[in-house]
Amino acid sequence: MAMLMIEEKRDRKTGVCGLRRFLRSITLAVLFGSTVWAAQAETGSAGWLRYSRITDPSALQQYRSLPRQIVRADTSPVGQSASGELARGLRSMLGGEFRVSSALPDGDAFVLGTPQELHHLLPQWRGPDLAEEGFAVSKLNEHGHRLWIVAGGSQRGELYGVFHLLEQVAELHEIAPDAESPSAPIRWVNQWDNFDGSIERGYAGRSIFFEGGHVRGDLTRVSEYGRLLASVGLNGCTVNNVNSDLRTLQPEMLRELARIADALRPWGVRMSLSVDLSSPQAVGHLSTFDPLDPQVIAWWQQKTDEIYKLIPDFGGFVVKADSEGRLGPSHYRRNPAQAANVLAHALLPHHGVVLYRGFVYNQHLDWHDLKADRARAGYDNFRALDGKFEPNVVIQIKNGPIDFQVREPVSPLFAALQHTNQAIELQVTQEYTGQQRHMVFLVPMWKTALDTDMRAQNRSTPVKEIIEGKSFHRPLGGFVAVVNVGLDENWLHHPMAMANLYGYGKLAWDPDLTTDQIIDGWTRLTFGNNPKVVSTIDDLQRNSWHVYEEYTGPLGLGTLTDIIGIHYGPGIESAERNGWGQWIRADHQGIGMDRTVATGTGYIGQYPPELAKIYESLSTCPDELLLFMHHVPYNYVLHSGKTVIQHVYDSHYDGAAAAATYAPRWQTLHGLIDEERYQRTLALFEYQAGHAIVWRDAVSEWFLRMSGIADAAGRVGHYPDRIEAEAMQSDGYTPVEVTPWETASGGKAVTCNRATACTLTAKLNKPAGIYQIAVQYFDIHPGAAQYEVLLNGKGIAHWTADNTLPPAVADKTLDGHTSTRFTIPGVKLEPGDTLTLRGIPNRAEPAPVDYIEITKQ
Ligand code: GCV
Repeated sequence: MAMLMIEEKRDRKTGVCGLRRFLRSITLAVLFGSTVWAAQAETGSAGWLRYSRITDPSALQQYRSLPRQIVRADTSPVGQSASGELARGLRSMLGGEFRVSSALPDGDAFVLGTPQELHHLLPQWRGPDLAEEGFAVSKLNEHGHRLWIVAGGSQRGELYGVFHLLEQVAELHEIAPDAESPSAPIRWVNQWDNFDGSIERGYAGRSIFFEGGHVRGDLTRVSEYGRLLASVGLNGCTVNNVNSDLRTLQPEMLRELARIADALRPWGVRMSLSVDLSSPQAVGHLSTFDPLDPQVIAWWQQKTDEIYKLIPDFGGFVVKADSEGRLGPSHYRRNPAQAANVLAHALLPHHGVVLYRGFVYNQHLDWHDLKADRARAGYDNFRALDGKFEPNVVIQIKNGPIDFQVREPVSPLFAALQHTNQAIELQVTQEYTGQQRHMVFLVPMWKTALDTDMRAQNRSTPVKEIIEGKSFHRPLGGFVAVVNVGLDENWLHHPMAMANLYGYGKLAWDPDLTTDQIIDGWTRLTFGNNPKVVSTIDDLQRNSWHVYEEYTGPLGLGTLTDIIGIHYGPGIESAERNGWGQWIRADHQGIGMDRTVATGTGYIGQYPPELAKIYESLSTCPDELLLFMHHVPYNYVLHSGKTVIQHVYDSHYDGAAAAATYAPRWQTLHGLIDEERYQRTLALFEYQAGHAIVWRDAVSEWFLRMSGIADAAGRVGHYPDRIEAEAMQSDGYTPVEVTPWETASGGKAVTCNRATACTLTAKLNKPAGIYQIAVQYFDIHPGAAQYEVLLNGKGIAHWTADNTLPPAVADKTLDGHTSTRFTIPGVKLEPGDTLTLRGIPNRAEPAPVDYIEITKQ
């Protein structure tokens, strides 16, 4: 008999059990005598800036002697943010009052300012030389008073110094004299927000900037976002989609956009805009947008001047051109340098920059042509233009040559451009890496890219050094990340995903930080300093990229997702036989893209010779990039000693098994962190465990069919604990074919196509014992079907399929995106028990079922 009754109604937006959440907020409101407390519950909206009260007496002791007075030497908006933030953070963490004044008190104080302002207040102060955005924290004894000086090379530097100091306190470190400066001047985020309020590849709700074709009236979230960005040293935000709306540069829209810049300004974050190169024609009504046409040149100059009148600290333009249907200079047989330089000239007098994206490629490649290769495009389009760009143009290059796959080599363009500013483009929004429904901590992936030694100029040149630009005598360079926060209370939906935004900022500031330093800092700030909490969360995050790679696309195959759709669940064949060029070139004999110089596309030859040599030879090419670089038979033996095909099977089983440990490991923290984020994360980990199995089975089954080679461990294709829905006794359910076939067990599911409930029944013949029952069903977007599981006629669980999946574009299909698992643990079974699944359709959701799996616990 069943030991438990599970009742869940998952919240569409949060993934948290709605009933439990409701009860909890009532309990808190009653306990604290008002509803205010419930409103202040841990939604995650503070991100890592929680400043939670330090209660440990010994930890508090070390901060007892800190001054309670904060002197603000400057009154700029950024300076005010700095002093206000310091007071807010210290008050919250240490309790008591912290006052801000503009004059030196007769007592101990923090003093904030730029060197000039500080000298004015404290003529005897001698600070270090500071980089423009750098800071120094130092102590000074003045007439028997202790002064903590936070000096910034600019007001922005001062703000960064304050955030640094607050982070030290939140992590319980001693506040010691210190000085830091950022690695590179460009430390931006891109948001792919549309004016209608949607976000391209955004997985956390609607835009914080736009709604209904306009800038939102209430920009509170925008200024909160600016604060989060500044806290990790980020200094620029491009607020609209790189697939830019043609209205962007219209005068009325610019006036609206200026309000966003106003909201970001107090945090030292400069707003920038994505612009379409056809704007002179689309907005300016010129007959052409040829970048070399004098009228077009004049139009850009006048438009840029108009922008700076409205937004004096405007950051500049981001340009996506000649890519994925966007118009560009090729329309007039001009090249990217000619186009970028026109914009650069217009921006130069205002200190603005052009970020011209290196993501230029042809999406109509001929897949029959074995020499065609999308990965070559960046180099082929930009290499010859090296040195031809103005000094305020930066080429924004995605970390890999394709498109944010779970594993790619670094783009060869980084080494090819020797005399051109560069920024690496990373992706915080997890487009190909689980869309913030899977935990995937991306810092290790980014570090792999940044640390790759390209051996440009026959010397050590890690990517991080190339993009910083200093050793190449380039004036600009740095980092851009596509972030796509949304209106979801916690910005990125999955509480763990915020580590990626934090980690991105930290790496942009200092790419030499280790993964461990970054994750440990984030965990402490986000969940507190309890050692068990810290070590558990650090461990969970640290390996999560590798785990995701294992159960999606290992050996450099790319993510193996549905690449012509929403890029979420498995969709292996979608890579092949189309113009998008993400081919894996699989046939019955072998797999992988031959990108060698000797027999393939020649892509490997785009790397500097030392690196090219490593990739060209099968004996030195690293296993994790093997199928990106080479085509090999399935029984090719890897350096690890396994065959390719066995590695594919094993890694999928290992990865799914590792994902299954997340929820139980998380459960060991129950009671040690707030209930709200605990439950939200638990629900997501349980979901991830189920979806990792969908991935595992889809990819393994597909490879089994394609290669015809059995899994040596006998797992793939053999599921003795599974009962296919179509094999159960049905009342009302009818079988349907699922496409692609590998995303349903046996390629089939069942749906209930009547208004009332349908049932599936099976007689079980399991030896007596405790079992886990998993129901694999499809949670499609329209409707909220209900399911009930009965054992010998008695209900043991029911739930509503009101999905927590990413907001897919009307995903109504049964496939690898919607396949979902509900698990009932601890069920006591006897031989001869009867199991029934009742599905109650709702609107367009026909309560689809794939299979039931009953495993011994
Ligand atoms: C904004 C990929 C994404 C697109 C994105 C594009 C880009 O193709 O799927 O959504 O467009 O990259 O980076 O421009």
